[in-house]
Amino acid sequence: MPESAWRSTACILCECNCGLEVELGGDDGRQLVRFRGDKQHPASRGYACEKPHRLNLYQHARDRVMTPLRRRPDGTFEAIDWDTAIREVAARLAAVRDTHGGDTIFYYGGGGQGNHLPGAYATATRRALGSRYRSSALAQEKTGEFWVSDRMLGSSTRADFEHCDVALFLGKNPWHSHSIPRARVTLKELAADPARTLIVVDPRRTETAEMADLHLQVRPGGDAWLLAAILAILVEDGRVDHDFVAAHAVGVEPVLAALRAVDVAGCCARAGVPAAQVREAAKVIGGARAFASFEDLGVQMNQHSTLVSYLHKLLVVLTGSIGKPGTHFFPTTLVPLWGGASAQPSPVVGARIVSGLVPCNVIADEILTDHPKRYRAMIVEAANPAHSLADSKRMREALRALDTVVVIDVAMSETARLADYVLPAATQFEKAEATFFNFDFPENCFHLRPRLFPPPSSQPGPLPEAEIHARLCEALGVIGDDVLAPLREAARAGRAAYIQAFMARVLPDPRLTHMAPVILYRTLDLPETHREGAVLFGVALRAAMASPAALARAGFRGTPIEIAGQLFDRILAGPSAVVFAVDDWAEVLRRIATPDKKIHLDLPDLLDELGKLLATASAGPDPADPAFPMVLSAGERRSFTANTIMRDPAWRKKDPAGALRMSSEDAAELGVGSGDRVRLTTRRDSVVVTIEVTPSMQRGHLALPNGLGLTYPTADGEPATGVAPNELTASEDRDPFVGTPWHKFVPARVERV
Ligand SMILES: Nc1nc2c(c(=O)[nH]1)N[C@H]1C(S)=C(S)[C@@H](COP(=O)(O)OP(=O)(O)OC[C@H]3O[C@@H](n4cnc5c(=O)[nH]c(N)nc54)[C@H](O)[C@@H]3O)O[C@H]1N2
Ligand SMILES: Nc1nc2c(c(=O)[nH]1)N[C@H]1C(S)=C(S)[C@@H](COP(=O)(O)OP(=O)(O)OC[C@H]3O[C@@H](n4cnc5c(=O)[nH]c(N)nc54)[C@H](O)[C@@H]3O)O[C@H]1N2
Ligand code: SF4
Ligand SMILES: [Mo]
Repeated sequence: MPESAWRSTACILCECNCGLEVELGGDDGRQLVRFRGDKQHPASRGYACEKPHRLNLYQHARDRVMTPLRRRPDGTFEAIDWDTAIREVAARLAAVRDTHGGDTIFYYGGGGQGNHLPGAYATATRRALGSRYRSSALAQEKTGEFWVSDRMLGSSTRADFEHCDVALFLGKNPWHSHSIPRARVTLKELAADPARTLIVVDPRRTETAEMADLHLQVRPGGDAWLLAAILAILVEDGRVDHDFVAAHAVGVEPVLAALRAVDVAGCCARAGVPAAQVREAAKVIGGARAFASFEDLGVQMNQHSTLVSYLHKLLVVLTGSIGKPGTHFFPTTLVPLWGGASAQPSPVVGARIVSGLVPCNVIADEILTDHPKRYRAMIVEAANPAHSLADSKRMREALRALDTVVVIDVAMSETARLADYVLPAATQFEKAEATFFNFDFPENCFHLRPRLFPPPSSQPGPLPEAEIHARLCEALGVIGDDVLAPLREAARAGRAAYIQAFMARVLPDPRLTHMAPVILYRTLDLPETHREGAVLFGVALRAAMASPAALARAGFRGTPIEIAGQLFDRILAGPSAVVFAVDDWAEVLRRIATPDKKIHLDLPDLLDELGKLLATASAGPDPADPAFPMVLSAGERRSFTANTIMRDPAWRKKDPAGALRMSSEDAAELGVGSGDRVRLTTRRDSVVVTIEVTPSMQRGHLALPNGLGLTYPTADGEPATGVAPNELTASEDRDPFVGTPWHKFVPARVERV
């Protein structure tokens, strides 16, 4: 195999987007034959886990959508051509806008683990329709943390696990879920170094917990008590970094007063962790040279999730763990994915909107009502909410209640099956694609992956989302040749002339500025392999204006326009990721973005919530509902899970149907063993599932994998493999502040069948 035959791309299965090289094969050169880690990629540096090796099953999925589809009155679909599809979709959405207002057209998705350009182009379509409300998966996991961070810090932090001496993973299993670059290498280094301490808080003895120096095997849902106890011990032992707090924070007194009142023994008992172990953890964290921590779904999809995010941030700030190597930092972002709460709540339920996202758990409530401002139509792009959001039955009912549902997807997903129109997208190897998960530090990188080959040539075949949105905007009459022709002409005269024309024609006209993504796509003269990268010119311009110092250190100099041009060209030159920002630890604390540039420790509503929690500390665990005595963690990351990106069950080398994990004690009591089938019942549904008995689970705790229960065509029809976790969850089980779901705390029972 000559080296030149390897093509540069990236993995699309988790947010790390590791750089990959792929060998193409097959008669038409469209088979993804072999993958290897890309050593040129500045963040992943040759790393890849076991998951991408059979990405060919994504590219050649048997349930791929190959033509636009329209639902017939009897519920079946018929193939239609693109002109009909675009004309009808534009007309139906325009009719909803004209009758009920554009704000009743809801947008969901915009990108998944590997593809964020669709969302960037969709902003034009949304503007053209006057659509105002939107959401994505972030509003069922990260919005609590974003809200707390925004109020405390004015921004969100990430952590430097490569250089810390104490690492904490709170409700996170990075061995399987990654989320930090080269996770397994970093974890192994942490575990092997006696001078460094790895702390894991997880009810399950996960692969990561197995490597830890300290595994705090918390009772499911017990994290708020555990963190309260750790913080109280820090205060009691005099381990608060008062110099850091005095220099950078305000409002410490009410926090210290609240923590002095904590009943440590009671909290440890509630958390189900021995007090001596909690004291040990507090001592290690308080004595750390550099403390790095990461909270994830185990706490963010659980009871008290926003309170836990607050307590977790207090731990970071009170130990002075921001702004030094091995601690926390504010990354330079190309597109900020986080933000604070909007002034206006959601129109029907009045739910808090954080980072511009309506809480996923209220979407069905916003539809299934006769409220005049209920959502009437929905555009779903690169997401599968009928499967991924709480309470699938109710979500299906909500989708059916809408006037028009348009799904833009590569596959006939659970959501696409409920659409009025399905618009087939090119896969992530058939178009240029990228993500804005750029959180590296001090060198931050961005990767525009050129397409490996064009979309299938069959007519009418799939199209890149950029093309779909451009056609929709044209059909809606918001852009036309009057605007596009002069810009195309300027493009032919070179980049400088183009920029000049763009600045003169587009920027002064707000109506056109809103259409900038599709205007750039229609008029910039880019190679076919990179065309969908056009929107990045606008992104580069934003970054040039927002982060001039970090971009200058990465070698981009001049006026913002010049910097944007250089960065854009550098991104297009690829083929691997490019370092677009070089940061400096000395600058981090200057990025505290609250109005007074201080960290705000005193959040009265959350201190109040802490007070309520502490009032129950000595009461012992809540009595379980006798009908549902166990706790189900609905949706765990495992070796072969990747949300619903990989639909073919053959992808999973192990455990293709996704077993229910159960402790040895519970299995013995029930008289069942690994491989047996049991009935699992929650308040919402009842399913029969195969179990895996494992000492890694604690008594009373159950876990189902995420992303299973997908239908997939076989010789015998379209069976579903495994259990779809959200058939079992309820949308009202959610956080009181930001509406994030309690998927890791689903009351359940198990019976023999
Ligand atoms: N293989 C794989 N990797 C992925 C993904 C994937 O689908 N598959 N998805 C990606 C995405 S979208 C995300 S958001 C991340 C999520 O990454 P993680 O948050 O690591 O994912 P989970 O496995 O869902 O949950 C983490 C842990 O929470 C624990 N947990 C359950 N209940 C509790 C509790 O009460 N307290 C505490 N402290 N822990 C608890 C579980 O035992 C589990 O080990 O993973 C990303 N990476
Ligand atoms: N019970 C429970 N529910 C959960 C979780 C859990 O732990 N437990 N985890 C949650 C989390 S953290 C997340 S992030 C969400 C994820 O849920 P979603 O955000 O809904 O994402 P996916 O399930 O990955 O769906 C991605 C869709 O994009 C399609 N797709 C792939 N490539 C392309 C492309 O190039 N273009 C287009 N247009 N479409 C494409 C795929 O076919 C698929 O239908 O699930 C959440 N749901
Ligand atoms: S860590 Fe994530 S992005 Fe990297 S190879 Fe594994 S699944 Fe793909
Ligand atoms: Mo996620």
